[in-house]
Amino acid sequence: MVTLHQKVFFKTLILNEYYICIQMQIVPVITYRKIIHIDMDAFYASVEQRDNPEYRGKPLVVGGLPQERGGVVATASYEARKFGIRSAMPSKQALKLCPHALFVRPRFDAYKEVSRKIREIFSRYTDLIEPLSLDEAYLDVTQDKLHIGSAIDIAQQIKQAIKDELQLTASAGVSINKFVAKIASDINKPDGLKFIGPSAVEAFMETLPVEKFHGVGKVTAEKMRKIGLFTGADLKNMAEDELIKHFGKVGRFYYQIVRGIDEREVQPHRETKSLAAEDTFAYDLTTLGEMENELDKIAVLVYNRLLKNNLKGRTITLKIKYSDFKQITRNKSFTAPVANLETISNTAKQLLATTSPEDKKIRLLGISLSNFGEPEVKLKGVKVTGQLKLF
Ligand code: TTP
Ligand code: MG
Ligand code: MG
Repeated sequence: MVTLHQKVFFKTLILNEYYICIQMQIVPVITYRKIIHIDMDAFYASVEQRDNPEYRGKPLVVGGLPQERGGVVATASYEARKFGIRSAMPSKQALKLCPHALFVRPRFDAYKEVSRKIREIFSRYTDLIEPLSLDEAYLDVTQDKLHIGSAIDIAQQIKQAIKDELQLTASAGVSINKFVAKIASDINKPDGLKFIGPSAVEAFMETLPVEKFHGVGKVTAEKMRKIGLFTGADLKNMAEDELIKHFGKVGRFYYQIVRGIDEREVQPHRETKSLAAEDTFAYDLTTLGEMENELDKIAVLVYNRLLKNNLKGRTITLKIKYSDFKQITRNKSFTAPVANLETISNTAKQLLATTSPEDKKIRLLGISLSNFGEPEVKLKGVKVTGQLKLF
């Protein structure tokens, strides 16, 4: 939120011992929010290396084991990433990339405990904390509880407290809005801190590749490249109605964000109501085989998001968009919460089978899980609306 305060300056002259007001100017003063995005480095793997000294300095993979069917990588230590191992990759493939990697199953209780502790550290500085997953959160420190004033100093202190108290490292992004802060936290990982100040935001957005924009997946990025949009600067050259014409509602978001405007507030009470993954295909799907294949891939994405957020859902929903843009959903609910890859993909396929799938061409498939019950962590927050200028 960029607000316009009006400051009135009086220029005075001393003339014959009288103060005479000779000029009055109204000067706009723009004030900015101070947003920090904190994200733990190689989170699950770092906790495992901390708690098991024998894993330190080694390529470590946390997730499903390579010998298990459908086992996927939740995360990999930075040592393992050198071999090309990444989150959501099948564990079998990870083993091929690095045959001497160590594989361990996740210990969610340990990660939840660390998550609780980092949130306690954040809460020393502000109540405006919006957790995005166990290992990351947005903080609005426009007005911090300790009156430190500098968002960069606060980010540094938080990183130091996490190091001293939890023997773990985090990376921080500091900027004037959520979008830029989140991208910034990734720039100097691990153990990084990146500040993108008010005057640098627009230039930063201009150099950003379109893939990095919120909501731009593989298909949209390809579509953008086809019409000559590669970076923020290209998006900035497009008129707002043109962007809306090409990309729908999100076109307006692109228009604003390339100008450094993201007014989304840090929302302390936001709960995850559903987790979804979907894919729009480059070509419409016509055979059951293709559709089932795609559902298997989408199921892995949803499954990963469940793991990441440590959630289990009781309802599985299948979304289908046909080539004529008509959309339908089908869902199934279970009595016990589900967080199992096979159940997710099999249920999605069963739901698909109920829709006479081969009668129409399909352009998009999606799977979501909902009905989570109690959220894992609740935070209380007080809305602060004041604004300060210094970072
Ligand atoms: P991330 O913050 O995305 O990744 P990370 O902390 O492992 O590594 P980075 O240093 O790049 O931030 O995710 C946090 C945790 O969530 C991660 O440690 C494991 C889990 N996770 C999954 O289970 N599946 C996934 O696909 C991803 C991306 C993360
Ligand atoms: Mg992380
Ligand atoms: Mg994260």
